[in-house]
Amino acid sequence: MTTSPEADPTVDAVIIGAGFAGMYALRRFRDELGLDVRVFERASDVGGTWFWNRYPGARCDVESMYYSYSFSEELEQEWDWTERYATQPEILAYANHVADRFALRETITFDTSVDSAEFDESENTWVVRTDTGETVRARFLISAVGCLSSSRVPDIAGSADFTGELLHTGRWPHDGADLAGKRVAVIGTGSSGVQAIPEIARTAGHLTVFQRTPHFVIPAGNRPLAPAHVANIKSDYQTLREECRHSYGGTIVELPIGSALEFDESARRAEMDRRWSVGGTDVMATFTDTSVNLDANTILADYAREQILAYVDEPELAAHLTPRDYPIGAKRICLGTDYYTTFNRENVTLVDVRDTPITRLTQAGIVAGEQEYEFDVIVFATGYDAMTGAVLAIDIKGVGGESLRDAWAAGPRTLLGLSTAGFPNLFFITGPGSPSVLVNVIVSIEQHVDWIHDLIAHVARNDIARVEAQPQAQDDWVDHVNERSKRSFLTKVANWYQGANVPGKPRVFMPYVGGMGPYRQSCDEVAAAGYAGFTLTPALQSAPA
Ligand code: N01
Repeated sequence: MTTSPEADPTVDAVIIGAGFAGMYALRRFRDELGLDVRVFERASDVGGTWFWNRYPGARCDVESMYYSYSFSEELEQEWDWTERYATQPEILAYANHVADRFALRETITFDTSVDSAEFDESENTWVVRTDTGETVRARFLISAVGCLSSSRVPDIAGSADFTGELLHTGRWPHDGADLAGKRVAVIGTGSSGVQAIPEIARTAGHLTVFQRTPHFVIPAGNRPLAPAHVANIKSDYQTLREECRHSYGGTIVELPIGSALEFDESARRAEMDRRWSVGGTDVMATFTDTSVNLDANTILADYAREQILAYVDEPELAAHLTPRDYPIGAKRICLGTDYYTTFNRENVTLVDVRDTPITRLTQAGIVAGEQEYEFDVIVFATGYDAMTGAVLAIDIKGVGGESLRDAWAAGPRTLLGLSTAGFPNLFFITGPGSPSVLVNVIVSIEQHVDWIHDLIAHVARNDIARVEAQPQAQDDWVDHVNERSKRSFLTKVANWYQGANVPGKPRVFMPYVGGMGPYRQSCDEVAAAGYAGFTLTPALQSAPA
């Protein structure tokens, strides 16, 4: 293995990952800043999470007209989305189109994972090593590894004993899975499970759903996009994109009618009925105070619970499917199509494992409580080691050889989610401490890449060799992130935002709840103040004696 600066090829930037973040970073850094860039991607093609998540029913729950890049007017005008919420194949086709259109693939090394990255202080470069044995030095290291890319199968005893097929929604086989007529189990009822369950029920011989916590599922209201609607948006795309950039969630939502507490029951119900029938996340935006006031929250939660009772034929089954012990929105809201009514099918069974957890897998299937259930296929829809799993899978060592795993042992600490003290010239796209998973992630990605792009341009103009977050500024940002999250219901229940789904993971609320627009303003202020909170060391000063 080579380690000397003379022997290793040196580039301006290494980007890890060729999902939507890595692709856009490549486009801006290579084509606009003229940097010499290498991109390493473990998959065999572009798309990131959309490359892997090929499970039946996979689609995005941000409206497709806004879940797309805004950086190129030509791109947004030429691409036609066909449905309100795009399917995984359509999103992947879009990613491929972007890769072709901007000739991205020629700079991406596929089927290659970054194993380690070590900061060489004497050269102010990152020494990046891959699983194919390559070593590359880079001035800047950009983590574009994604927030929901490290899929997680829970440690269940006996998993190796099962003789049938084990699948995870986030690692679905590329040539599909043959579920026709088979006895299939799905473990997990989060966003992935909610989308997969109705589709699997249509083909499986029998589907058994293992549910630990019921989620609130709002009807997606998916539909083909009317050409007139698309034309309308495209005629004013720039204004709408700008609105997204400065909004709370990075997308266009119908405005709330006001506080849930200021309307009488019939006015509230009329509005909830209307929004429920249209479907989509606008339901969550019906009132201004659903996410901050428990009484207001209960009004919407009760309404959603009533709907479940109406969808499900058997009241006892409906009771099991109904969330009762946390506020609506405290676990990520799911958008579903035919979710609850799927449980009325004769070939679908719900097993509520809240009080009788899954204890082991056997040769034949799953044991929960006293009972063994037999299957041909078990589908884990059990989620991800979110936000930190993929980046901490890489052995990253910063100043003084400190490992990122140690630095974040008590939870991730960043300045603006972009950078962490002690790891110069390393930037995270949609890192912990930024809005990331709480907003339209493409808007988040573009904002981060644009900000890093401007910083690199500034660095080049001023002959700066090293950029790093100051510990005090980082502490202040972490305090601010924590302070904001305290007020949110998202911290009141076990969820993956706090790492609660991974045994041993520190319970720290990771994303920033302050919203896309205000967050963007914070980043802009830091840049306008000459990158306040970052230490920028000129090349001469940092040169070895
Ligand atoms: O994962 P999850 P996901 N025994 O962690 C259950 C995004 N996404 O892949 O709630 C039994 O939400 C677990 O139960 P509990 C989106 O941001 C977006 O569904 O911990 N059950 C839960 O039900 C989303 O939030 C889209 O009690 C076990 C489920 O597995 C994020 O990805 C689509 C268990 C995991 O749910 C993750 O969603 C898909 C066990 N031992 C994903 N272990 C769209 O855009 C775990 N569970 C639409």
